[in-house]
Amino acid sequence: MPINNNYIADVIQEYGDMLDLDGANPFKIRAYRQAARRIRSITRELAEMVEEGENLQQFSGIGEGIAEKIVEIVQKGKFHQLEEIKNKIPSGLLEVMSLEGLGPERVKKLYKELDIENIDDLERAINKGKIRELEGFGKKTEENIKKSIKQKEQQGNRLFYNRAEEYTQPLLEYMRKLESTNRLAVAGSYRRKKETVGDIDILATGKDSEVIMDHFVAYEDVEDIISKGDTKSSVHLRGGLQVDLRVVAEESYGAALNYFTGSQDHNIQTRHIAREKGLKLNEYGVFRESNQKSIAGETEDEVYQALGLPYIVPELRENRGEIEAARNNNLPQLIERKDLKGDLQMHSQYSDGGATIEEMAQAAQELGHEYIGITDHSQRVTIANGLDADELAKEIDEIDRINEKFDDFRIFKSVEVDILEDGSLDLPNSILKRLDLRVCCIHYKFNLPREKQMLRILRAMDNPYFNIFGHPTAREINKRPPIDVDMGKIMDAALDKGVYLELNSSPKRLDLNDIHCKMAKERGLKIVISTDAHNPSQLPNLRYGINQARRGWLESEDVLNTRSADKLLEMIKR
Ligand code: DGT
Ligand code: CA
Ligand code: CA
Ligand code: ZN
Repeated sequence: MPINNNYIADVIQEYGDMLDLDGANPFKIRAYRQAARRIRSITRELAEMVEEGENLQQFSGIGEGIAEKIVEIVQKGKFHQLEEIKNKIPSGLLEVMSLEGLGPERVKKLYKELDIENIDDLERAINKGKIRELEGFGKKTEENIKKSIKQKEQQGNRLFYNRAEEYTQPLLEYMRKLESTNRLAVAGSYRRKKETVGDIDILATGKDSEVIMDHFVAYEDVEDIISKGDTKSSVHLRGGLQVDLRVVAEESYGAALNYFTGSQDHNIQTRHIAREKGLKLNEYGVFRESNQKSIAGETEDEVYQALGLPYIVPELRENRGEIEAARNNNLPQLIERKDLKGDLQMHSQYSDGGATIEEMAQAAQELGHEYIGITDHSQRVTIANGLDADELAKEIDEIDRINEKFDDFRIFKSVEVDILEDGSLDLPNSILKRLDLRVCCIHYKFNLPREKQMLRILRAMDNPYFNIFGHPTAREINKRPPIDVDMGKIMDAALDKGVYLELNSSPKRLDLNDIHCKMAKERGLKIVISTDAHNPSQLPNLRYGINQARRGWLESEDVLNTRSADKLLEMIKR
């Protein structure tokens, strides 16, 4: 049943983007984009509703035309109008449009005037100095496009972790249905909870590897079979994700799981330790060099034990000091989802959220939160319907009224206020001071040179109402590079001024990243883990932040919102 709402939304959105490139009616384009957003927030599976013959037009934003297309997507994975428009417009243009700073207007111009159909064409044109000559582009734009191409190349074609999860979980369920599989696990970057994954590595043990492989390649979501053998098969799933399945012997399961979980750098270190001890470590087990006798292999625990190490959780296996910490019995007690007591960034209908404050509060309580911060956007962010001081004042009053109804839950009055180019905040202190806390963020002028960007941020932090620096590098994975800053200096300043940094849990941001989290921890700077949810269905996204926090070595005490509401307010006060 793998056609889920996100898949449907992707296809609808792709169509909207194609319409845009085709110069279609703007209302039509907007309808598809809005429908895509709407579909992502629907909590019931549309595919199931289609199978049960339910009416999809019960959802606002989904009219007859889009409902018909959804039915076709559920049945065939695509719909014919999309195929038709794809014959007309080079699909490489979508990739060009995904580059930062290139909207449909500019992409159309590149296509019409320079015959640019894909990123390769674009790169060639840049190298010939052709882009800067185009009206409305210029040298600086050419420079920026070049940067985003480079960024895209470095990242390659990697899938967001949450999307990988949506493909992998149903596949695992399907594999478990087979009698002859015994053990089954995902290894690789997926098991290490990396923010993006290149491919999925599955391990299995069982009676008959041929039967297991047959079952695997027969999965309904398999688009093509790359290779099929006794011990290893590889396929592409619909949408392009590669999955490798390896069937290994029971007595090698732990060693194989360890080897294929990686990371490669971690493996190099563990093999080195094995050699020092006169052992050999590989995907089949741990062996004594002297007589080749196996001393471990069935479980990961015994593999680490044979190396004289405690078990190291997959999130830490990046060769960033975990081996040394393990040797010294000094591994961190990593934070878990249940340690978090609340969520300090989310939006309501006051700006660009999809739900009311009360709906967000209700959903948060159901997740067991003790508090939330409502952080609607400030006026500068016009596309997100940002609030001016008067509108924010109204929201403050409403939150006061809602809070009266709660005994053991609390909504913090907050805001996501823009840090303007000169380092001032986008709302006057006279209104900021009425809030419990403030999240300050950058949404414009990402490309300032380092010195100016640093001045902007440090100056903003001087404002006594600056409490949390939200999504501090402003990167968007696979899309926008981080702003150019000296993160060490920002962290030192934050410590000095009593400011906290956010780990934004949106799967597309995960900002701060794992390395930054570790940097903060080493300085004693506490982190806030927030969702930035725009509707109730995104509130569980905290777990993606937890994944990243664990990769960044954070323990419960390193994170501010593991504290009670009162304690948190006390700590946030400057
Ligand atoms: P990905 O797929 O790019 O997100 O990253 P991984 O870590 O899943 O890498 P992948 O799929 O190429 O290989 C899975 C694991 O297998 C990797 O983390 C470590 C192990 N491995 C693969 N190739 C090698 C190798 O040449 N040497 C060593 N030491 N380990 C390897
Ligand atoms: Ca992999
Ligand atoms: Ca692989
Ligand atoms: Zn934001």
